[in-house]
Amino acid sequence: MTVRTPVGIIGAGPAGLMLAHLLDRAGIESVVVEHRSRDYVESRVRAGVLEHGAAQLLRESGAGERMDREGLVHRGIYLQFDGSRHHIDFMDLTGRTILVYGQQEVVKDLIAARLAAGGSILFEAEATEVCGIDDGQPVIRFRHEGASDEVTCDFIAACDGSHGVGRIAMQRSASTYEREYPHAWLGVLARTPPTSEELIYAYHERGFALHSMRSPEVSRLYLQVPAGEDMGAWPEGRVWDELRVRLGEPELQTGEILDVGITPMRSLVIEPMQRGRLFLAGDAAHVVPPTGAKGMNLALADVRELAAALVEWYTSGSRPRLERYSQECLTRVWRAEHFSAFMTSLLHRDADGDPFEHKLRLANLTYITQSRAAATSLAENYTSAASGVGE
Ligand code: RFL
Ligand code: PHB
Repeated sequence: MTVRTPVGIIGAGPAGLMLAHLLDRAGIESVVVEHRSRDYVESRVRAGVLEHGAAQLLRESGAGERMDREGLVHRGIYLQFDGSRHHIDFMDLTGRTILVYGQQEVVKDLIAARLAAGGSILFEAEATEVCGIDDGQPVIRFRHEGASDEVTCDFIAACDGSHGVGRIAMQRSASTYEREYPHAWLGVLARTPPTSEELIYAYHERGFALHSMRSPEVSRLYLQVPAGEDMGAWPEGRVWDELRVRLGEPELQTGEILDVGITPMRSLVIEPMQRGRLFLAGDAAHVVPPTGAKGMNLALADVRELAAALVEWYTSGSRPRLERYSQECLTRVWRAEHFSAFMTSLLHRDADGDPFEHKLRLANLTYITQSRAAATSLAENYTSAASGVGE
């Protein structure tokens, strides 16, 4: 089978789905090829924080109705260290709030929008190769139900995450900047009411912990664990005990665990993010450690730019915006890379417990909570008040 479409999109994560949605709204057809099943992508538990600009993009594109009904508006976060908790008030410092709304809900809303618009998504179709990106006839080869098929298109958008085929095609001609961390996050989604109305980022001598949420009944909780840690080392009782201690929340109630897993942490950027008629977006082009809550927001910001550039091409035949795509994205990407690496080193305990680093970290945390300028810098970065989408 050969499918012909203007824009071939690999991946039905936030990046691929939002790109298809934005193109559709501009009257440009696309085909989305997704390796996994619909059920799998709709239940994959991941990010939870939408910046103002990302929320605005969903809203303006007509896919934000449920987000506005069910998302939780937060005006700041808590930083906790040395036994005390400090509120960083984003609203006061930047005039911005953030929205807590699960990535899987964003994915569900975008799939529903695509299907309602009569578009299709080829689920359980694994892209195996992209070709023709330099000579004008791009092709995505994929396997579906045991057969080999292809999508021929004008442009390929690789929105296929950090282990996709888009990056492989790009890597031959691009530079990769990468950092591995000695930490990982153990994440738990549990049916227990959040004990705090806002997120708590806790730096504790036993390691970092994060208290987040999905609804008034469901909490999302994370613990720093060593890179390569086995889930077997974390029976349920240990997870809850450790969360109570690190978060300073002795009242945290256990609840049915809906999802649990360990996620490695790394930073990565592919530069440039485009080659010929191939464009990378989202995690395919860059990965951040989750501490800054930036991954999904960057993915949405990339495709906002890519969609605008493609619309310009299809409506006026003008190419400059497409040519500037990578350059346009990378300034924002590197800002987020810096912030995510900064938050990670600020809040994670070193594997060897270096006492000097520990004291420096406490000094920096104290500074952020005592200086309005330092707190504003954190708030600006967290909310992307200076560089986000939807300005
Ligand atoms: P995705 O979501 O990984 O989607 C890529 C899609 O491509 C498919 N795919 C293929 N399809 C066809 N053929 C192939 N060969 C394919 N290879 C892959 C995959 O099945 C998948 O459906 O990438 P996208 O769209 O770029 O979105 C990026 C985000 O998912 C990611 O950055 C965030 O989840 C990161 N992240 C967070 N981001 C935030 O903005 N705020 C947060 O609070 C936040 N918290 C997190 C996070 C990520 C976490 N984990 C699990 C890594 C918390 C965690 C724990
Ligand atoms: C989440 O709610 O999953 C979440 C929140 C903040 C982060 C990372 C993940 O920094």
